[in-house]
Amino acid sequence: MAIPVIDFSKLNGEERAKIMAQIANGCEEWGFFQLVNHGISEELLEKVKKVASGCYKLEREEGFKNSKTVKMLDELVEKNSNERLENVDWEDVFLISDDNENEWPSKTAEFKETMKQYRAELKKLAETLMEIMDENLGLQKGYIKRAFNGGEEEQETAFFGTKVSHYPPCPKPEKVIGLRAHTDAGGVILLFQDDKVGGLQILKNNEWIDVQPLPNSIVINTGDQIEVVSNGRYKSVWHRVLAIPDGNRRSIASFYNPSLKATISPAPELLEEKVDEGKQFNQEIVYPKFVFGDYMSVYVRQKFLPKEPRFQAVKAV
Ligand SMILES: O=C(O)CCC(=O)C(=O)O
Ligand SMILES: [Fe+2]
Repeated sequence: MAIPVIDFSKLNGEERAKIMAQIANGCEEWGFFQLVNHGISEELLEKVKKVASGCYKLEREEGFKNSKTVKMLDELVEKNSNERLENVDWEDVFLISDDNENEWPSKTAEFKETMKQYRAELKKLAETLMEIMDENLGLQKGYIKRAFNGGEEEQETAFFGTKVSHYPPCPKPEKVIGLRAHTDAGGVILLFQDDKVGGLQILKNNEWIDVQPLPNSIVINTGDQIEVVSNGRYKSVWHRVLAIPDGNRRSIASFYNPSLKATISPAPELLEEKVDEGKQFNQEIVYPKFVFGDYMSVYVRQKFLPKEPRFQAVKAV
């Protein structure tokens, strides 16, 4: 089984309806799908790979090798213990955003300008995807973006972040995981994963299935806030990354999240009586209305736990 692969270049052609339906299906049935021919140039993507890998070698690898995680695994192996490492991830990761530009890696040639250009393109793609979701859900154009920007049309307060991750080769992949299973907190996530080194899996019908590497594709998934706005129609899906014995998985995840001040709730339009292609969706309100910053306070403590208690724990407004 493989997650859907969608040819995004056909969105504005004769096959628009078909592509829109494929994206609706990707959101409803999978929570994850891959875009090919998404309009981001191969040249830029090749540069992104180069600066991300170069940055790992030059600015990160040494730190990972001396990290607590590596030490803890060494100790387990030395003790010949049959335990696993819990509550840690075999991962090197840093976050870049407009807010921390002066802290971005600075020693790797062309890192900054390449990632700036990449982030600008991905942000546009995220906005296009949100409009597609608006249309597929029967919401007004711009609804999700407005909700994530605190209801403002012009002022952009939503958060667009990019996580640059590596999952270095792991000598004991049976003893530790690359990234523990979770659903993503925010809105739309756009992942540029390694061409060859897999490891990312999603939970579908109680089975973990691989997100197949497909060179230069962009993997899309939706987070908990899209689940709330869509009143459960687009569910955020559990995923994890396995540690791999050979190969250093590179993955660059960008996410369009609400502003911390934005109030998030199910879209009122989705609470009206409606039958869609024979499918009856839940019209009862099953999610609270809350401020996204309050949700994040709960999420940081409960990221790797079931998500439903998070919706119960967040302070409702
Ligand atoms: O690195 C990956 O492939 C997935 C990353 C991820 O799930 C996350 O950053 O939330
Ligand atoms: Fe994730």
